Amino acid sequence: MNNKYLLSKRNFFEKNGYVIYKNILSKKNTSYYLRDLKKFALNKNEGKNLFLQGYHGLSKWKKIKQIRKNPKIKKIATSLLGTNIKNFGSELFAKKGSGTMPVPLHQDDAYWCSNGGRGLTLWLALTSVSKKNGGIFYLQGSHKKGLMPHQMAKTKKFSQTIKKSININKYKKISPVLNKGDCVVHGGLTAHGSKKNISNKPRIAITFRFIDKNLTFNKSRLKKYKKQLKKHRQITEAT
Ligand SMILES: O=C(O)CCC(=O)C(=O)O
Repeated sequence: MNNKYLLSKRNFFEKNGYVIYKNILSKKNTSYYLRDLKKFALNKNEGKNLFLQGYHGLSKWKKIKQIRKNPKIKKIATSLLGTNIKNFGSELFAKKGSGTMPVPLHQDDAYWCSNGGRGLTLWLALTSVSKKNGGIFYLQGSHKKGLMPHQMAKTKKFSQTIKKSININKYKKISPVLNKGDCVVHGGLTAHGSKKNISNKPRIAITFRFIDKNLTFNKSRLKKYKKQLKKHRQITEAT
């Protein structure tokens, strides 16, 4: 990953709000981590199936720290955000197979409640990813709009979605095709989501979030969000 390559990727990211990097992990290492993640899921989750949609507690998986140290991941994050960055957590996003749920259209900062959304999510594919198996999609250039109004979503694990009244038709929808070990990065203000998995192939990704160390958070937004989250849990846990 030389400077010229990283700069061209940064230019693409700034213009479009997302960018793809190929071969972050080798296929062999990716398969190894996926096997280990499956073992972790079986042991740690008291019978619940982590691969049905998502799991926010991925920092409990030992290997996540190891992967985060990968020099390519560090280089990507610093080339896009600068060197003044910090770890902002990791998640598992999975769709086990046919019929697994969509993720509603949202901007991550609707969850983060920061001032300005200066952060990114590196979404690392542990399986191959396409539109058919519920791959992530982006509204190209939507990050330039700033934070759009959100409303409560009805999907389990995802409490926020962009308000239905917002006109999103002017944005082109991009669905990256990825091989296992590739990644796609999006910013805190890039609108994205994913559809149902309509194939019989699993779609599994893990994320690495980074934010600018000086990023501040909006207390009143956080308070409102937490209130909505509580209500969301009551509704979705009951369904
Ligand atoms: O993997 C997905 O379907 C959604 C991922 C997502 O929303 C995210 O990484 O912020």
